[in-house]
Amino acid sequence: EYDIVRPKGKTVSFHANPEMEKHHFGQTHPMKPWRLTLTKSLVTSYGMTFAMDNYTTRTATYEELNSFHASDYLDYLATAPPEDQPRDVDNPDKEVKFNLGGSDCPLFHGLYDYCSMSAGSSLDAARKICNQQSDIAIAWGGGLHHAKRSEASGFCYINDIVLGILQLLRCYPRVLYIDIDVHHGDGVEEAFFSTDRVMTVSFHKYQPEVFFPGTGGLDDNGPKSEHNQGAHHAINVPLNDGITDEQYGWLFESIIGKTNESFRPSVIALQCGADSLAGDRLGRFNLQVQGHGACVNFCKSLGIPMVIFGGGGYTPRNVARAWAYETAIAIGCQSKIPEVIPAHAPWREHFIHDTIFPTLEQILGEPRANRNTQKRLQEIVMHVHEQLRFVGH
Ligand code: TV7
Ligand code: CA
Ligand code: ZN
Repeated sequence: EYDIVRPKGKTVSFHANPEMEKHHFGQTHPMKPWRLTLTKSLVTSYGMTFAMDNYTTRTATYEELNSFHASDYLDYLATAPPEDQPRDVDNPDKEVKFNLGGSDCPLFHGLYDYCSMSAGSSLDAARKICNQQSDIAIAWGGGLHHAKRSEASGFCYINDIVLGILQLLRCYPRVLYIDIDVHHGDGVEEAFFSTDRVMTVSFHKYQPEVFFPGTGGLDDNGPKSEHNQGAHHAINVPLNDGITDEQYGWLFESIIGKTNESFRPSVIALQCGADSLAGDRLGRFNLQVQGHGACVNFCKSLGIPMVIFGGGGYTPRNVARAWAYETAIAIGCQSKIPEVIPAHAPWREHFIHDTIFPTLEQILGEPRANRNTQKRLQEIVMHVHEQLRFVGH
């Protein structure tokens, strides 16, 4: 019966909580949770909700957050007074210890709720994949890859990806984590550094001392000791400013294709940070919606169940275009959506003079000078293929 409803198609589920989008990091802070509202509004306006299972996600419980994060950190996160309240005289050094309250990770109103909603949607998505009720589960409110066990970092407080992968590991032997955010996925890499059940692959701008977080060099491949199971199970693809769709697509397919053959993952966790797009407020690359989306399409073509997370993305109209386009790829309707924004879309003013799914000649933002030579990219692929000789199941 279900085959009649979904002929040959993949089951896609979409996990979101509209309450999450109401939180504010602060006026000038680059992270704007309402980019999720913009994304959802486009997805709805294109009629995509009819082709997916849609869930309003619950908030993750303390116990769930505690499966990765330390109790003293969570306790402080739950009770820390917001910035505009009197400072906590009993705990003068906790903010420093947990990296909370600086400009990157401010203590805003409703912070703990925001974090548990993000984690809740990622956990729900991972569980749908575990139960085999979805082939692709999407959680755009997740993807906060920098958070550590006892420390906030780079706009991230709770590492919903680590929580999601821990859930996947209960039902699947091997998880391939792929991270196309312009920043290094350091928190996820660190969490699974010593296991061979999770392979992490991050593509990012790499320029230590200048670009956050400064880790993720080509030679960072996991523990150096061969006795450690995690050896060779971290892959890093350090890039320079201005990489193009064509170069990125070639790199992505050479690296992920080969990783898939060697590691043979049972499930993929894909972080789709949209700050790798051209014209991003913090990013440095020249990727277009098509090039970013091609990564999602390639992963889908491997025919392995997949959880898709959001992540960075600081030019909200571009984030919404990319994530709506990638939702269409998951469903398999990307060629059927018209190029203009539906007239009835709320927020349409954000895209005025702009077609949403760009015609091929449309460019997001001013292109940057491309500092990636073909020779260097070939060296990177060679290095990765050498690492993969040590990986096999
Ligand atoms: C996943 N870059 C997160 C990416 C996290 C990047 C950083 C800012 C930034 C913060 C602001 C702000 C900013 C214009 C940009 C060393 C510092 C330099 C703060 C000014 N404007 C993700 C984190 C990165 C906050 N942090 O991967 C409030 O840029 O480089 C740094 C650290 C110290 C703190 N200062 C920046 O995409 C979600 N922060 C304006 C207002
Ligand atoms: Ca990355
Ligand atoms: Zn980022």
